[in-house]
Amino acid sequence: MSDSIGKLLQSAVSAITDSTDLKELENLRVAYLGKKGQVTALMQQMKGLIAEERPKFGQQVNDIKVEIAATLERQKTLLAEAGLAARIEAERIDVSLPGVGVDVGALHPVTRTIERITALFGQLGFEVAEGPEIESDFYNFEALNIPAHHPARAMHDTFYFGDGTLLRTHTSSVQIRHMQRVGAPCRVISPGRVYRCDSDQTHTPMFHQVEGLYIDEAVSFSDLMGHLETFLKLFFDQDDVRIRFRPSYFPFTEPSAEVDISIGGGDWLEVLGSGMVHPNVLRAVNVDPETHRGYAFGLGVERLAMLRYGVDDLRVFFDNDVRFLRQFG
Ligand code: 2NM
Repeated sequence: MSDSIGKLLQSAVSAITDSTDLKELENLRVAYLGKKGQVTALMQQMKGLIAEERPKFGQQVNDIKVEIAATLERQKTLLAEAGLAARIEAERIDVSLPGVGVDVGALHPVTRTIERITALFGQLGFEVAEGPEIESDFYNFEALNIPAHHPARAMHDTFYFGDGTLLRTHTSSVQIRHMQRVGAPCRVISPGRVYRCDSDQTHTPMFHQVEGLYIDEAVSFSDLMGHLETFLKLFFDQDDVRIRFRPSYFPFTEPSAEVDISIGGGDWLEVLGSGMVHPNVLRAVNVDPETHRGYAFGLGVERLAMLRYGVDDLRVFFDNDVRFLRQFG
């Protein structure tokens, strides 16, 4: 083989085997075997040779052309395999890794309790009303027959803003607004936040209440007793619930009674306050106490939630420790 042919083969083979990607390889194919490539150019040198030398020269050029083509083909296969191997390596997933979980949210036990209470009273025909948490003296006290020097109005019970407004201490204020708006008859419950200046194991400065009100021409104390008994049995989801009405006093009801329950023969526990709406309250909202009467009640949501879920410290409802909250999925 002539020197120049041998050198060309050598340089071609080493360039091809050094190439690292398919594009570079294609450029090399064009550079050696293309129409204007180096091997093609050698072929054209044949014309200048004497007749006896042509066959040998032609044979040698053809041999290296075949060899270069074969080298290109091998390198192409090699690069394709390396590319695939690299891709597999890059895309490898470790199927033994733990999965990425999604935390599922849940309603707060206080929210769940409010929803349970409103659903049960909904079945008894009660609608839901809401109102402002910042109230006036009129809606929180005056209209509820709570006189000017009543202890409930004292600074140590009520949060005052100093401009005549205050944080409502009960949601009865919502019922006053409701009676003013729709008049009688009405059947309404008002769930919501209330505020009292009080804090210990059984009191937080903010808690939730549901108050109920039923006004019509002939609502009686026995309606109150029957409805509350039905509600409490459904709420605690068992028949073994005993209910006791104990005489009490509230400025906005007369007569008034506190309601105790005993579940499964357990101790008596106070769960709510109730009574027949005081005539002064009806007058304050322009309902005639001669033609209409009504019952009302108020209950603490956290207190009912504690009894239903067996929680003994009210404050855990407001710590928002997820380990506690998770138990109410
Ligand atoms: C209670 C106990 C007794 C009550 C009264 C009223 C209203 F607005 F009709 F006068 N709403 N809720 C009431 C009655 C609340 O809570 C212990």
